Amino acid sequence: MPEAKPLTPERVLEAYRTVLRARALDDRRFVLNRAGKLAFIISPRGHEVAQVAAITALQPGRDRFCLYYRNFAAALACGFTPEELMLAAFARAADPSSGGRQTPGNFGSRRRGIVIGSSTVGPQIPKAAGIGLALKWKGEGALCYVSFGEGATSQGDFHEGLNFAALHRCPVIFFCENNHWAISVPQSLQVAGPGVAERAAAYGIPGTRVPGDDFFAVHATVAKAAERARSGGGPTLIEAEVLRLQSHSTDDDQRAYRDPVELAAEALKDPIPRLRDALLQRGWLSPEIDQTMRDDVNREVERATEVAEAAPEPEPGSLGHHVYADA
Ligand SMILES: Cc1ncc(C[n+]2csc(CCOP(=O)(O)OP(=O)(O)O)c2C)c(N)n1
Repeated sequence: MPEAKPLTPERVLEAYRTVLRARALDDRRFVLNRAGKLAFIISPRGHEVAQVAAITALQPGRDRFCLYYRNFAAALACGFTPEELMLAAFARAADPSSGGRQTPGNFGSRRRGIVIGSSTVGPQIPKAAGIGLALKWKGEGALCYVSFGEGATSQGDFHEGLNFAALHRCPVIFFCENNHWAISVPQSLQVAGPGVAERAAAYGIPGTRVPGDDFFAVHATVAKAAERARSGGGPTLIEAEVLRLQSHSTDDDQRAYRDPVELAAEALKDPIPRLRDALLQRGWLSPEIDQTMRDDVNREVERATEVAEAAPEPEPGSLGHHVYADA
């Protein structure tokens, strides 16, 4: 079984670049949305560090991934390029997930083991349990990673998926990105009990809560869960506490239902400057390298936008592909 790759400074800097890439792409998507060029965006803002830290502890190309609509940074960490994600945002024919026929947050790539999601909340969870069972039978030492918000844990799918995976000791990592809001519904009206991690005990599996702005803590937690899964120990439930620094989507305005004082306080806790400071403190990053990375990433986003905007739209005749069988 190939060993997990050690977390070298080079790998952490590559992860940091992915985080910066996700943020720069998101910034550009908002401008394009305001300009009327992109219809609908779901932002990862506040979740990026947790998503990239988690995927960095796994093995894209070997493991399977059931992502959810907010996993823009996770998709980049799994190998999606900025251009591919922009092609999806512009709903172009060359979008690798769906040929421009799905919500841009539904990521799919057979080559990378990313199983396409749907816009329903939670159905990826039992699916991941089933994929986990298949991987166990195949005996490849691969695992299935599935992510979702805390709101999704109030759906039956969450409980069915956890019970099944726990019962059959499936190699699955259940990764909850808890931003404390399910659109306009706060956690207190959505999740009974103290939180999500505690629920693992009911299924007889480990459950851990981890600060989602701490790259190293999230990475270590996911790496431990991966080791357990690969060695036949079964699933783990991880709850990463993150911030939702944007509204649920561009069709929502959280200022209508969230306290402005709380929003201002959260904006100051943006996880990206925190990661940057941690890297500067370790001497792995300098302000100059940081600036060079940001310039590089901005150029990539510029290029990705130009290519995607100029790319052809899907043929009208492809509307029913993958929806109805060709007769
Ligand atoms: C079965 C189902 N019910 C309702 C919705 C509408 N909906 C879309 S996202 C969402 C909130 C999900 O919140 P959470 O799981 O916490 O994830 P977050 O968006 O906060 O990351 C809801 C209710 C849906 N897509 N599917």
